[in-house]
Amino acid sequence: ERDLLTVGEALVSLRSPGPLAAGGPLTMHLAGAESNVAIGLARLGHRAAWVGRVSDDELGEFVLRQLRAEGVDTAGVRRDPDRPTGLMFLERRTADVSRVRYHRAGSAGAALCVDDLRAPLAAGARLLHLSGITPALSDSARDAATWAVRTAAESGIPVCLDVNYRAGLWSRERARATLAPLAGCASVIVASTDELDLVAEPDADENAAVADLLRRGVRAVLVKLGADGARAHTADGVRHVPAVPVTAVDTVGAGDAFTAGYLSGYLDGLDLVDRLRRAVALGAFAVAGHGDWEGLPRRDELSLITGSAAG
Ligand code: KDG
Repeated sequence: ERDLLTVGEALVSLRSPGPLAAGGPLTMHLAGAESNVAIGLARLGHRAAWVGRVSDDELGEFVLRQLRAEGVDTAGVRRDPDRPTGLMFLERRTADVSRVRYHRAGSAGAALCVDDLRAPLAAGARLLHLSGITPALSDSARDAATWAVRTAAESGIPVCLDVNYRAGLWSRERARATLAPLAGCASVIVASTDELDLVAEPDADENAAVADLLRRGVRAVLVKLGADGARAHTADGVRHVPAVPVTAVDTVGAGDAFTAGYLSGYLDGLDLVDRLRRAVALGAFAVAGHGDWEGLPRRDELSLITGSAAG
């Protein structure tokens, strides 16, 4: 059986080492929150499948080749003959500040629909992962994400929902209207502190949001705190783990790495604190290297920056 099924849009990211307006070389990479999570799990030896739509051209082929090279199962992917792969430009504006610009409206990935997900979900998995990006892409993608979360929950497949709010895609009000009802079907919610009110009442603080989510059946609420580590709230209370101190060179993909680490720990049967330790360890690998996912560890590399704790 597959360990993880994740659903989303994979993008081609074009990275510029300086201001885009000044031109210069761009390098081509695979990006996308869900494909990052799938790669994070596959690198650790889990059987991860990614589903989404890709264009039926060179860029779609690039996305699939990258995923296959990382050992991600792409059997359920549909090639869309009419629509392009979404692009993301990432410019390094200063040493610390990067800026993202999307060219993804009308993309193949955004045309995701319920029919694309029926067979992949029927094939089963130990976990379903989704981010709040997918339902923001289009009406059909929102329906597909909602259908997948509800169907998985009804068939007893635990769902991990990473809020992943993207202000460039939708307003906080629209995000809340879609994500708050969905959150009640999830077993695990991943959020940063400023995203918690998107899955609860408007203006809810952390404790109020967590209380609401646990009451609605969520088993664990994971709050990412960046350089301060992470907190996990469950019915048994709250646990905190510090971050692994590393030199951060690129924070893009850190949240996806965190989620992959937590889910890997879950699949390995680790207890809550050890899952969190693996989550912050993967986050550390992500921020210590360039790229969304390129720096993520294989299992034998986990101890490289963490001692034995996360291994
Ligand atoms: O989490 C990293 C993502 O932001 C990136 O890979 C692109 O999925 C992406 C998005 O929509 O922002």
